[in-house]
Amino acid sequence: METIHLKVSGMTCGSCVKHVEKAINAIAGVHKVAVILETGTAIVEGEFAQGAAPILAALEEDGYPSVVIMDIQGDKESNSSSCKSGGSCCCH
Ligand SMILES: [Cu+2]
Repeated sequence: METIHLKVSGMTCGSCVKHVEKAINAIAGVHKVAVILETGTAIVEGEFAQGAAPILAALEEDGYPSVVIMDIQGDKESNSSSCKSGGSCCCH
C-alpha cells in the first residue's frame, strides 16, 4: 500500500471536494481518498502500478490540475545519512 499526497488546484467548495473524491475513486487501485478543502490537498491510499499519473490525468480532465507533493521526508533522511558514508554528494 502506498500513499500519494496531492496538491489540487481549483477546489472552492464542498461539491468540488466530492467531485475530486469521485474522480480519484474511479481509478483502479485506489483504496481510500481524503480531500481537504482548506489546504487544497488530497491524500490517496492504494496500490499504484502506474504511479500518480492516472490520478493526475483524471483530475486534470475534471478541471482540477494537481501536482504530487513530496512527502518522503523519511526517505530523504535515510538518503542523507547513507551518503555521509558514501562521500561525494551535496550533503557531506
Ligand atoms: Cu465547488
